[in-house]
Amino acid sequence: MKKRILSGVQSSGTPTLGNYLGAFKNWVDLQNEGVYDCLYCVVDLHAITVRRPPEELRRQTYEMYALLLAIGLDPKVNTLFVQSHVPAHAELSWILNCYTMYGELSRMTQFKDKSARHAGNVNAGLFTYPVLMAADILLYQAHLVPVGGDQKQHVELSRDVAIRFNGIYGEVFTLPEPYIPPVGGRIMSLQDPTRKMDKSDPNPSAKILLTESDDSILKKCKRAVTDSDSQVRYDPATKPGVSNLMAIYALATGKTIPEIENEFSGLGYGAFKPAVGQAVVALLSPARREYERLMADIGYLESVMRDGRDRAAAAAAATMEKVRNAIGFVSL
Ligand code: ATP
Ligand code: LTN
Repeated sequence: MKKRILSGVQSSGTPTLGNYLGAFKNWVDLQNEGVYDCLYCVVDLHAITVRRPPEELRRQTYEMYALLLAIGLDPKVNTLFVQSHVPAHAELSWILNCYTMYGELSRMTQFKDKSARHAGNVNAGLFTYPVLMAADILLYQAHLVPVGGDQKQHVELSRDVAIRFNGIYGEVFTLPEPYIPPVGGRIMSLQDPTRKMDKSDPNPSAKILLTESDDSILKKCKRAVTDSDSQVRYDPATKPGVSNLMAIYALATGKTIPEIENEFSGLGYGAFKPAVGQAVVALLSPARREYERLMADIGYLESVMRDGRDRAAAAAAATMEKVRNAIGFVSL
């Protein structure tokens, strides 16, 4: 049997270049390796930890799903689905809540960050968010979870919960491992290179969206915050802005960091920043055109969603049966 891969993305806004380079690009690469059984989901249950209008959530779920197809995920090869279409995620999440400790959840950095940012709505869902993520992963017996660096702690928690559960009941869950790219695991904000590029950042200049026009991408790269010494040299500690642009350029062109340092030696930021912009345009614009085509055909999107839901639900049912038997629920 092929090893399983599972990952997810929230339908909480238009995804950024950070989501693409940190996660989606690897989802496509792993699909293309052909040795894994891959499941990728749009996690709309996770998205409601922050209040948003119903119409917006619905639109963003279609958009995120269309974007996953547009960047090259093949719905025939992978299982591409929407989390709320498979109720077993919520069911397993409740169960795993009873095997996750308050102290463990209190240590999660994303909870600390998000509760500070949404101080008026620190709901229990924000706190138990990582348990739902553990349910997403363990439900499909995933071996590998391709995510950006910010999610490493959550994947490790999922693994700890699986170890605890298996320790009580026997080998019910596969133990998952995070898969984080060596470069690109943390793409930084273009305006504050000490913070990660976030799709929910209210400042549009800080992020490049996957649906952004070519012009706008070029402008944002030119205006990206860098230091004043003008040398294209990779040093995230003292030159975080230019190092971030170098990571982006490396991933977009396939060039190595020393090659890039060589290419721009003596040329300065005036030559480098427009080159980064062009590379990002070349990377993103084919996907944007495909995205626009797909969004005009909601009927097709829904038919692919249905197929993904059916395949995911069948895989989830097998795990849920094991879990129910292990715990001691009466089965009829
Ligand atoms: P939000 O701002 O709504 O919390 P987000 O931008 O963090 O969203 P998610 O939907 O939570 O995006 O994440 C989807 C995937 O993208 C995850 O694997 C996450 O680790 C990855 N990711 C998000 N931001 C970055 C980034 N700046 N660099 C690298 N990977 C990232
Ligand atoms: N928590 C993740 C999104 C997410 C996820 C998952 C990632 C939800 N379920 C399962 C990998 C596997 C985030 O905030 N980026």
